[in-house]
Amino acid sequence: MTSVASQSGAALRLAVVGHANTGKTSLLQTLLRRRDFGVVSPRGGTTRVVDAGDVRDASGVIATILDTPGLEDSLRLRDAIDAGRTDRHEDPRTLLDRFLESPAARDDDDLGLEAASIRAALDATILLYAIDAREDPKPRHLDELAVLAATARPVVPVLNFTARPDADAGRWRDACARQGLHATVSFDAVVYDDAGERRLLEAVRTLAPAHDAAITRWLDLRARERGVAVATACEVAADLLVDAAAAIVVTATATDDAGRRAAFSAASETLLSAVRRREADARDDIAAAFGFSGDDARATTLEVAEALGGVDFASPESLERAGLWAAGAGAGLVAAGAMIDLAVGGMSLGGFTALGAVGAALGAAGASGRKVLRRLRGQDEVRLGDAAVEVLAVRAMATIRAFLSRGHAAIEPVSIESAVASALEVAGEGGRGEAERIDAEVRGAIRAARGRGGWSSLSVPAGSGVVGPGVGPGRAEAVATLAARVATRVATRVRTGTGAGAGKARG
Ligand SMILES: Nc1nc2c(ncn2[C@@H]2O[C@H](COP(=O)(O)OP(=O)(O)O)[C@@H](O)[C@H]2O)c(=O)[nH]1
Ligand SMILES: [Mg+2]
Repeated sequence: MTSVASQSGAALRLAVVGHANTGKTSLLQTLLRRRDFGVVSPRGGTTRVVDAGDVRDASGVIATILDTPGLEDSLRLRDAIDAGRTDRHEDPRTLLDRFLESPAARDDDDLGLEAASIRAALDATILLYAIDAREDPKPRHLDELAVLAATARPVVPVLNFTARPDADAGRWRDACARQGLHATVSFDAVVYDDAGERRLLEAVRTLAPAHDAAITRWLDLRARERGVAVATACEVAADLLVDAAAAIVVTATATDDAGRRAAFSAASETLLSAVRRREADARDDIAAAFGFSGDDARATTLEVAEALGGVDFASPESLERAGLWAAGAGAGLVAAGAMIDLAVGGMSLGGFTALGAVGAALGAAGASGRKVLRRLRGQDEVRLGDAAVEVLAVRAMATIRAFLSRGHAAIEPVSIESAVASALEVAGEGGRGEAERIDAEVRGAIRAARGRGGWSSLSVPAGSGVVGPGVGPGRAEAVATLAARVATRVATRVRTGTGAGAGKARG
């Protein structure tokens, strides 16, 4: 008699099994961090062959995960397996092997897909049994579990869709325990939960102790990747904020008031559209840091933008409506254009005759002298107001949190609803939002970039408003400091569980 246990020493192989449409392929996408794995569809039955993906680190394959078509017709399957019995002492595994040899098991129009799933299960070390936690436990689940038990492989029930309001994890834990399955884990494939994934792998470790080292490697790999992704994303955010805070656009020279106003709005528009483009690029880079791109990145960042009430950093009405900067908003803003600080303004000129000589003197006097010089030339400096920079900061952090809790199987906007909703909740509480979301540390680090036009790729002309070489070690340091503070802020929110993916989306 051949041994039914999987050979020790062989590589760790997980097979994801269960009924169609329970999110098996989605689970693989998220565990593998591969959006391009397999075909996911709400219609079901889209996975027709067994497909496999590897989890690998620098030293090679850690584990292989098998996707299966699903045990569609589990009632008939169980009957077909039982029908092969010739002796009452035959064990379930013997009956299963006999079924796999039968004509029904070789016919895709009959029980061929179910047989393919069973063969994949037999080829695995351990089975992940995917459950749609929104469903009631039904007789067909018992039939599926009976068939799986016959494979003599350890089974970890995985409760999927747990972030949905109608999911009932408790009922399923109970139902699984009644089948002798006690290692049930909740892991929503779409709303990614770092801790949920760790619990899943720890359950595998418990049931497959021979693969202890592989599980440790797997956990280490994901922790490392996550650390790098967060650090990279925070640096991207900090770089954006330094660019935005430091940007100075100098208006064209004007000789009269009408000309000055026109030059001012042209310069404002130049700055605002440059910041918008810059923010969009930063979002793409943050998405890329978490392994998302293209449509996934767009879907998520769109959600962030929309959920933040469509707040436009270029619109004072929008800022006020969001209730973010009601108190003390005036401080950083001027009445006309609200988000634009007019660094130097409102001085009419006697003439330009002496400008050359005066300019030489003032230029040497440093940045403030330079401003006076520009004023004499009929030029203004336009920069972003504090409120606008803080909107950018809020959005950058919300974007990072959104990607932190987005599974690679996510396709629907609903997946990060709770992350953004919780950000908004804080903002909604009578103007306390600003203080809670942009703490003094972050604000201070942003201020350090103020007036340093040379630090910003958005400044026109390049290098405006700063003495000496534009980009130097000072900027790199400022970005690093700000990135560290953003990271602390992001981590705090994730740890307190207010973000999505902490398994709290229910209720
Ligand atoms: N909200 C939510 N949707 C999910 C989850 N897992 C899968 N889905 C969706 O459920 C549908 C079926 O998923 P799929 O992975 O194809 O299931 P399979 O037939 O078992 O492989 C797809 O529309 C998925 O996007 C989940 O954990 N949460
Ligand atoms: Mg599938």
